[in-house]
Amino acid sequence: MNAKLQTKISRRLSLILRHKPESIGITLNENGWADVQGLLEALNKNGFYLTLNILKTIVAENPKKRFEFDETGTLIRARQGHSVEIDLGYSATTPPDVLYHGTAERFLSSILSEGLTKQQRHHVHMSTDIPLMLEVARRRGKAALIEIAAKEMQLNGYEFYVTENQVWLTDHVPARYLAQKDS
Ligand code: HQG
Repeated sequence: MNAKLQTKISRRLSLILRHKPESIGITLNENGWADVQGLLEALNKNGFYLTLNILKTIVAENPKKRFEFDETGTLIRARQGHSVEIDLGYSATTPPDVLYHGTAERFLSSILSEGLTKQQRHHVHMSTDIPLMLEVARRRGKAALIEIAAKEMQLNGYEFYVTENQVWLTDHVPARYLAQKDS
């Protein structure tokens, strides 16, 4: 499948599985799972033709591994990034010493004074992958890179979660744990 089409489908799936399941008349359960058959039927009804095989390809080949099937293959969900109220069921885990967050330069003064806040999503997103964080940052303008003293935060009682695709999540990073890093 060509990359452009994959991106288009992935965008639509992200919108539905993270933010607006009601836009095609489906619901997510309390852990964010949608019924695969129901999703395909609803997409088709809404003029977005997708087969199970195409869906499987998208899940397997998505560059950021954004989606996952449950072990029975009958349910699908986004691994992170939701704005709808669901519980992903991740358990708190020990982060590496430092994590990184990519942002736009124009947000820096606000971030360095009030810390990293989750905005519309459930969590602040971080990673050990600096190039990836710079790519995320560039979506919003001139890139800036922030280093987070994750282990120190955890020792002070803050909880961290990690998704299957290695995105680190936390509720809020207070400014004292942040430092701007040369990008
Ligand atoms: C910024 C993509 C001002 C924050 C990526 C970010 C990521 C503040 C924006 C995932 C702030 C929120 C998430 C503060 C945070 N003042 N601005 N105090 N605190 N911000 O999209 O991390 O492609 O909700 O820096 O890969 O950019 O969708 O978060 O710029 O992992 O799969 O507020 O989205 O994944 O933006 O991106 P977002 P994000 P997908």
